Order: sequence, then structure tokens, then C-alpha cells
Amino acid sequence: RFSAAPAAPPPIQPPVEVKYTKLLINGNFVDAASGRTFPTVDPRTGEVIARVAEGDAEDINRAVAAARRAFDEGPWPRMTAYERCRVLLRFADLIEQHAEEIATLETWDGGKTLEQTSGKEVPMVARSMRYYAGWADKIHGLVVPADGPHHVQVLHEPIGVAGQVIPWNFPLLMFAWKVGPALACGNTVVLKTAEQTPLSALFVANLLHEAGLPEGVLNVVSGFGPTAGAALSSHMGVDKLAFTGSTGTGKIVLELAARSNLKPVTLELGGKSPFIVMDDADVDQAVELAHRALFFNQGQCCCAGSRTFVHERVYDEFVEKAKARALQRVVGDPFRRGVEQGPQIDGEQFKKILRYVKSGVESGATLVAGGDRAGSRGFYIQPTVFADVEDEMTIAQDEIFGPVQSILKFSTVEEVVRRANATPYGLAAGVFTRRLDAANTLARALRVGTVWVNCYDVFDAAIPFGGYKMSGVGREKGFYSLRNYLQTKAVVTPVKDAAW
Ligand code: TXE
Repeated sequence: RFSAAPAAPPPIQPPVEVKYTKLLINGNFVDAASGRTFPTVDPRTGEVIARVAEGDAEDINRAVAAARRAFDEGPWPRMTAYERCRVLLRFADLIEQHAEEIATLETWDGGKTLEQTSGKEVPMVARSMRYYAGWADKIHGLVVPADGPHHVQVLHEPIGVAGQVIPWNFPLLMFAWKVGPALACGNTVVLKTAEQTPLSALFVANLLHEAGLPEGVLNVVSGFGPTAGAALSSHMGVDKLAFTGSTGTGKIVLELAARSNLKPVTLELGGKSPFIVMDDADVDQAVELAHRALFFNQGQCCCAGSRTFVHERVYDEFVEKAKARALQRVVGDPFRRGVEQGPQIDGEQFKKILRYVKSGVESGATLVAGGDRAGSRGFYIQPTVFADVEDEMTIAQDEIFGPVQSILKFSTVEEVVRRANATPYGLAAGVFTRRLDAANTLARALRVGTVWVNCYDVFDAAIPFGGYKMSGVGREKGFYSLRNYLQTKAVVTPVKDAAW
């Protein structure tokens, strides 16, 4: 079933041209100050798609200066909220008009299936932009009662220049979750994309300008973390930093922000999310949902259900069926219809995942499916399932970020709560049961930012998302994301001849 094997047809040639490879600074596509470029690679083959301008500290300086000017002097924070709303709405329309081209670029650069990018993610980006467009003219302050004869207003003002650093697993969605609320609130932005996936953000940023965004309001710098990303995090001209990525890098950017100008930081980091299957569960449904919760997006999800806890009464049946489902999973060229799993993002992640598989075997977990690369070319990995996983095994503790399911057995609700919470992470959890009391108990006891009961990976624009513990700081999406991009100002004036 693996269609990228040597005998398989050659990779499908994506019907799209790479138009934008330069940095977007002050409304213009420009070369990096150093003149350097770096390759972005097709994960299906390891071949270079295009060379992209490599921004570093100098380019971040230029981008922040442009964003600063656009904030301090430009029209964006000063225009009516309704005008900002309309720019975002036009942008959403343009995304839909170019949906196929955007989805194709995203699949090519990141290895995600076209069914996912075209059917789900690009529509979600448009939806997300309309959601934030809707907020633009509904952000208002308060009048609060004071003890003395004072009229007290609380104003919500844009925070200024937002620095945003995004990862490679959902390049466009991360763009939408970060750029959407920042712009709706009237801020300007410098976005640093992940070095693995620079293409789609440049394409849609161009559309945003077509939609009427003034120059300098959104600047996109492609480049690497320790250079461009670090420069943005430590920049004195950046008023707020939003980061999505690994917990280790999250700590670095928080420290850079603290050592520079104490800019507030929101972090969306890694996870080791439990997916809990209770003894009353319909096993077939539970297997399918647990499978999707882990294998979705090649397992490259911060909220992947990567610890599948199964009640002892249904454990054996579950393991057999989870194995069968994994063996059925269609791996292959993500452009091909019917393919469920494409390649991992790059050689580094590919090797890291295979190291974890080896560690699982060595630590005594039972490998019931997969366990090796798939095919001989590109970064494909077989859907892999481990049973009899114990809490202290590395595969039950570390974020693997690949198509590797770990199944653990439990006996009681109290036990599974304790074990599910015994991790430094706290991003999400899945609960699969027909019993309302079990669902309610678990939903309250799990120390995570999202609990999905009898569902998983539901990401409506209005639902807040973020982590407890070392899975993050703050919330994105929904109303909560606006707080990240607003300052609060109290204005106090005496009231003369008050009626009281
Ligand atoms: O992440 P990084 P990597 C996890 C996942 C994965 C691991 C490593 O477990 O296997 O992280 O992936 C930028 N200053 N997640 O190395 O380094 C970088 O350029 C400022 C979970 O890709 O966190 C990119 O834009 N920025 C995750 C972004 O940080 C820096 C998604 C993310 O890269 C920087 C991705 C620095 N010093 C990986 N170093 C999730 N939460 O979904 C790097 N960056």
C-alpha cells in the first residue's frame, strides 16, 4: 500500500509555481541584507523546491523598523475598526479564491495531505480571518465605578509591534491564529516563519496586501531560529512576543524577552496528551478516534493524543484493533487522493522519531505495528503502535512528534487521572466514554487546556487553545487571544458637581 516505494510512480509534480521567496518588509519583497538564501525541501523526496531569502538580525531590524513606523505613524491603528474589519474580510475572500494554489504550496513544502490542506486547513484559515474580522469593531473598553467623584474609563488599546515566531507543522493555521488577532486589534507584526516551511506565509501575506493592508503592517521574515528568531525575541522595539514551538525553545525566547525589554510573551508549546478509553467505550469507535488523535498530520501535532490509556477490560481487544487500523493506514504521496499519511517534515524529525521507536523496543514495550521507515525515499515512516507501554519509558514521557502510538493499560479512574497528570505537559486530553459522570470527573481532574470528550482535534476559531504547566503560557483563538494584543489603560477624571 505504500505508494512512494521504488516501484511506485514518481512523486506528483505540484501544479503550482513558487512566486514569492524573498522577505516581505514594508510592503516589498526584498533580498536578505546579507544576500544569503537557504533551501526549502520537498519532504517527499528531500529535493530542493526553491531557495528562499535567509533573514537574520539585520533583516529583523529592518522589519521591526517598518512595523514600528507603521504603528507609530501609519494609518492602521488609526483607521476605523470597521475599515480594519473589511481588510480582513477581503483577505478571507482572496484566500478562498486562491485556495487550491495555497493548499498545493502547503502540501509541497510540508508534506501534509492535499485532502487536509485543501479540505480543512485553508478553509479554516479563511474562517479564522472572518472570525477576527468580526471582533475588530467589537473591542471596547469599560466604565468602572470609583469610590470617589471620578469618572473612570478603561481603554483597550493595541499593544504595538507584535513579534511572532511560528513552527512548521501548521504553517498557515499558525499564521491565522497569530496574525488574525494581532491585526484585528490594530497592531503591526513581524512574523518569523519556520525554516522548513517558509512558502505559504509569503503567498498569503501578499494577498493581505492585495486586500488593502497598508505597507509595514505585516512583515514576514524567513530564516532560522537562533539568528532571526532570537533577534526578534530580544528586540527592544518589539512590544509583544507570541511563540509556538518546542518547550525548550519556548524557554529560550521567554528568557530573551525578559533580558531585553520584558515584552509580554505567550507560548504554545509541546505536549504528551492522554487519550483515555473507559471500559464502557464502543471499542471500534474508540480505536478510530484514538488513531486519528495520534496519527493526524503525521503525528506532528502539539496536542497529539500520544498516550493512549485503555481500561484493562477492553485493553486486549483495543490493542488488536489499533494494530489492524495502523496497518491499514494509507501512507504515500500526499498529493494522491486517498492517502492518509505523508512524509515527516525533514530528515531531522525523521531520525528523531526512529530513535524513539528504537528506544521503545529497547525499553521492553511490545511493537505491534510498523517500526521502520516506509519506502526508500523521502521522510516517510510506517504507522507504528506500541502496546504494554509503562509510564517511565521514554516513549511515554517525551514528545515524539511522529506516527507512533503508545498504548498503556489502567484499572480505575483515580489511577488514570494520577498517571495522565504525571507529566510536565498539560496541553490537551481525550476522554472516550458514554458515562456522563466519568466524563465530568475526568474533564475537571485533568490539568490540561483542552478536554475533548468523545471527539478530538476540534478547532473552531472561537474555542480557546493553550496549555497548562510546561505546555504554554496564555491562550490563543477565540475571545481570549485578543487579550494578548491589547493594552489596558485607565483614564481617570474628576466629576465636578456630581449628582450624588
Ligand atoms: O522546534 P523549535 P523544532 C516540538 C516537536 C519537535 C521539536 C523540535 O517535539 O520534534 O519541537 O522541532 C524557531 N529563538 N515542536 O526544532 O526549535 C524556529 O526557527 C527564537 C512542537 O522545529 O521550537 C521555528 O520558527 N526562535 C511544536 C520555531 O522556533 C527560535 C511545533 C519552532 O522551532 C529559536 C514544532 C531561538 N533560539 C515543534 N530556535 C508545537 N507546539 O506544535 C528555534 N526557533
